[in-house]
Amino acid sequence: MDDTIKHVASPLARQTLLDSDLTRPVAGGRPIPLLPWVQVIKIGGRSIMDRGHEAILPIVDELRSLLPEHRMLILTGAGVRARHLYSVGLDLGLPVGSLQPLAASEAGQNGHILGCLLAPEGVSYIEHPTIASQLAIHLSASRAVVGSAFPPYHHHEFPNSRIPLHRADTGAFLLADALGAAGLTIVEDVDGVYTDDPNGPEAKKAQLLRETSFADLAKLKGTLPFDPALLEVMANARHIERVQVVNGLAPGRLTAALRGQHVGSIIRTGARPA
Ligand code: GWN
Ligand code: ATP
Repeated sequence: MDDTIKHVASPLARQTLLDSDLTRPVAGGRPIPLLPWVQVIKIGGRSIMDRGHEAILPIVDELRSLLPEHRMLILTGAGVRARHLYSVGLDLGLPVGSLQPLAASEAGQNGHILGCLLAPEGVSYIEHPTIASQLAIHLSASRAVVGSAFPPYHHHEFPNSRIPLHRADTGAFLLADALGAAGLTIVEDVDGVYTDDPNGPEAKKAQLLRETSFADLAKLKGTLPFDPALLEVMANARHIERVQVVNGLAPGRLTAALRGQHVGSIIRTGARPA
């Protein structure tokens, strides 16, 4: 009897996916950029949104004035409400997979606030599932949209730590890299990344790093103005070659960064030029 089973020719069908020598010829290529024209901007939750109108309204003015020049995916961090949630949740013994969505929802709330303020310009908050599957159509209808910077990991958050490891900065980078975006700008309340926390006990010796790399930052002993997990993700980036960190409390810095000027800090990632 003839063998009637259909064989589907597929280069990975007969291999383990664990042997990188075997998968490299098939999986080693650079992924295509999906939205190479979109600028991703992460607005700090604690550093900008929690400060209220004094910090938010000037940034909203800047974002508004950037609309004719750039198409933007504006993502917001979680801020102090998430920190309060962590402390209440940890006190009650909640696992990290329960804390992760609680904190994520605060990033979303900050996004809803920005969305309201930019509504007259046709900018809306769009939900995670919409970012996942309908971002292009929304950015065809509007010059910009707002979303939550947190990755929606929920119970899939890694249990390495009781505080979720993958927060807003990591989420914003993952999205920008997955989209093959034109750039990622992280908006903080300090001039960039310093050798030490410029608001911490070692503030006097803190020096601004105008240009640095994920590898150099990994060697720094102190804290950073973003999730440490971001450095790991930067190491394996496929598209985003540099991230710019700017001070959102200084008017014009975000605009200058999007115009390609060297303000704040530029962090080189592990992505190779195309
Ligand atoms: O709720 O502000 O999206 O865009 O990670 O999940 O915890 O959810 O669990 O589409 O799917 O709170 O409800 O909330 O912030 O994440 O959203 O208003 O299922 O538009 O319902 O992936 O916004 O929210 O918190 O982003 O970061 O309904 Mo919110 Mo967030 Mo809205 Mo979203 Mo999570 Mo949905 Mo979701 Mo949940
Ligand atoms: P989120 O969006 O997660 O709510 P955020 O990004 O708005 O948070 P923080 O996580 O507080 O804000 O990060 C900004 C702060 O990081 C700065 O105000 C600064 O004091 C602090 N910081 C710590 N280490 C450094 C460093 N090496 N260089 C610059 N700032 C640092």
